[in-house]
Amino acid sequence: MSSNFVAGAVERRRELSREAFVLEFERQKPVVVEGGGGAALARWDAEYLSATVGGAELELLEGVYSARARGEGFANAQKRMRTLAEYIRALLRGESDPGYLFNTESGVLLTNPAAPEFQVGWGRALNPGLAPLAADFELPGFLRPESLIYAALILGGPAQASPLHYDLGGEAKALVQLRGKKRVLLFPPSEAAFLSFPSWFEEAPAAFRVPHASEVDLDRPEPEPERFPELARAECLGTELGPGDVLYWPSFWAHHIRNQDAFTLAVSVTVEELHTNAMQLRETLGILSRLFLRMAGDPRRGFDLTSRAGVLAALRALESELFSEENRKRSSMWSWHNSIWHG
Ligand SMILES: O=C(O)CCC(=O)C(=O)O
Ligand SMILES: [Fe+2]
Repeated sequence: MSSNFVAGAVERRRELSREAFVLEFERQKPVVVEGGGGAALARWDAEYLSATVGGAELELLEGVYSARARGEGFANAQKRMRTLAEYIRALLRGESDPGYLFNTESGVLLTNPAAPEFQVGWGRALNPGLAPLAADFELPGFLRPESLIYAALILGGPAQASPLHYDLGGEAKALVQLRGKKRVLLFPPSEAAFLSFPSWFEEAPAAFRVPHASEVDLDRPEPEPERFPELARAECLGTELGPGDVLYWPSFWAHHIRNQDAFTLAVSVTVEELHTNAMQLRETLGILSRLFLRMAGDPRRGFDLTSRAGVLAALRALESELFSEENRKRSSMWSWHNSIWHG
């Protein structure tokens, strides 16, 4: 895994109160808090999981979350149903591509019944086969329980890594490491311009090419400098997680995470932290549309807005404008609004 971009280490704390979290980290920067995991840390090994929830049905993606799969252009991507006990056996046998228990709704073990608004998408329902695990799991103490959207198991071996991506629902994460180690790179939103995320406005995106998963493969020691020349400008924070570590990162921090061990288990806790409402979205729509109309109407740019291809090209231009040298460091709505409205 390339570490050329690591400008510093994620801060580590032995303990972190809710107050200190809000003051120093929430919506600002990642932190690792030690001593988490509670009863799950004590209990959840291969045997215990197989015995208590081994019958849980999982939907796993094979041929996607590994360097080899990427090299093959995802030619062998397929969904596979397996029980958790079968999957654990495959991992421990060292099967070459057993899939990754990650990014599947079937890994959800906890949702938030007290928050009807979060009950969409993966927040809607847990996998009933995993429900007994909820009793062993406690939320990290620095989070507000009301902000929980869902918690999901992430389990894999050293062949599995989650490629560089950001979590696109505006949610923040706490990753509770329970078994094995993970190596993590975290890039702040200001670096997104250098990370080669596919556009939202491609004509016909290829399979597994999505706007929130970067094209670069950070598992390579030198990630293709000719193809991704901007990548050398990116800076990130790095850390290694071991059992009991809880890693928090704010919304829209891109992450690349590689498992180190045969049985690497974590719980990914998704939390709401970017509140919004129809007025804020209306304001954003207004600001972006104004910028769009200004750019699209500029005859020097020559967009043909009568064709779908022309509209997509104009939208792609708008998208890159958001990451201009000037814009990419902005983090205040006030500054965005005024620079576009009055700019
Ligand atoms: O642990 C991993 O491999 C990926 C975790 C992740 O991307 C997430 O929880 O959002
Ligand atoms: Fe993620």
